[in-house]
Amino acid sequence: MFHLTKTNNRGALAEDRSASHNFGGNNLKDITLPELGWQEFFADQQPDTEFTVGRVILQHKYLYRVVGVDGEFLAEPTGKFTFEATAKKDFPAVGDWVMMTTYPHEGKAMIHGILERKSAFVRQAARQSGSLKTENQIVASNVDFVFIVQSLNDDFNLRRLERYLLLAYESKAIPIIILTKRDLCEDLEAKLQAVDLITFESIPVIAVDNISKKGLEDVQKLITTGTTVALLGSSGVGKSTLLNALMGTDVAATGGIREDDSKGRHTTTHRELFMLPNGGLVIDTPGMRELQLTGDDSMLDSTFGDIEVLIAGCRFNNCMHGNEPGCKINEALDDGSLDYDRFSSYQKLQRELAYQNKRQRQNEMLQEKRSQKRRK
Ligand SMILES: Nc1nc2c(ncn2[C@@H]2O[C@H](COP(=O)(O)OP(=O)(O)O)[C@@H](O)[C@H]2O)c(=O)[nH]1
Ligand SMILES: [Mg+2]
Ligand SMILES: [Zn+2]
Repeated sequence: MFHLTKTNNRGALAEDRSASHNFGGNNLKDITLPELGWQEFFADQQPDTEFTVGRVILQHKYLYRVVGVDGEFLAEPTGKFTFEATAKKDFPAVGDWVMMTTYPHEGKAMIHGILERKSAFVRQAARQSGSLKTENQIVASNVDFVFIVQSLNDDFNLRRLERYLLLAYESKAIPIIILTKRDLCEDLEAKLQAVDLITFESIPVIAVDNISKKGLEDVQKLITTGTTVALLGSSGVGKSTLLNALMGTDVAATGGIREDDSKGRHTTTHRELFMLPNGGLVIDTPGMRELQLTGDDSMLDSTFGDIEVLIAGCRFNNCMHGNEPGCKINEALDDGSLDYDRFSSYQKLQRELAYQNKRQRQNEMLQEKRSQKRRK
């Protein structure tokens, strides 16, 4: 049986040494697949039993840290795998379940394949010089909940929140809104109401103060054993501080520490999956600007405010922007002042929110029915 000790890590990347400690201080020998986030969705794919399955917890350029029931491995894709991969997204990403052959004595493994992803955050990678192609890359996968983190002071912005919600829906993870720095906010109630207005109250919202840890318990409750959460939000909103608070120890660099980046932005530079002391898995990510999430930059840089203004100008209150006369959306699409893709994005977000709203109502109905039965 493979035991995780310092000697096992020797020969691994030096800067990476801390990774093993970060995994919730868990004795990896006793870890189970469900604790790592294994779900029916993955079991249903019936991975070849000649392989060991494991979860990618850290990604370097070529090497990966993977944890399975036999402990932690420094893993590398096989030559065949690399040869057959045609795009960046074919390579493993943090959160992926992979099939490996393991060499327990060396703490090493070879990756043969990736199980189908349940959810994925896609980043449009920088365009290679001399190439017209931009390539999508997976930043985090198999995430159950995405915590959209926004601060209650400077960063609070409803339009930005809408764009993050869209990202969440595109990823297939379930969004939850975390508002940080409530200690620096004097109109909490008004802000909470404003958020509920744009989400139709269909998305849970938690306000926290990461410093005094007020509200942290509510966050913790959501990250049950085996649940994977990704933290998403602009730089400086307190994602890493939140992670540290949840971990009960400083695993991530925070605030003002300029790790790299010539432009002077302080960032979380790599992605890593952490296991919380009470179970539950969290992936910290760099800010959205750094990530350039989604394939469409024009959407990220603008807001939907102009679309809402146009809609308000449509002749009919219930305009569906089809063939109705006096439709400002159609006029703008026709004269090119409104980009069709952006309008599609806007519609998609509205549909998603409406769907969530309906689902929430159904849940509430169900709960009501149950409690009525109980009262009888
Ligand atoms: N007052 C206050 N400051 C916070 C809170 N959360 C984070 N900060 C500070 O905000 C700064 C940026 O936090 P950081 O976690 O690095 O943000 P990240 O870029 O989203 O990871 C740091 O100086 C933190 O101490 C909070 O709830 N209240
Ligand atoms: Mg950070
Ligand atoms: Zn219209």
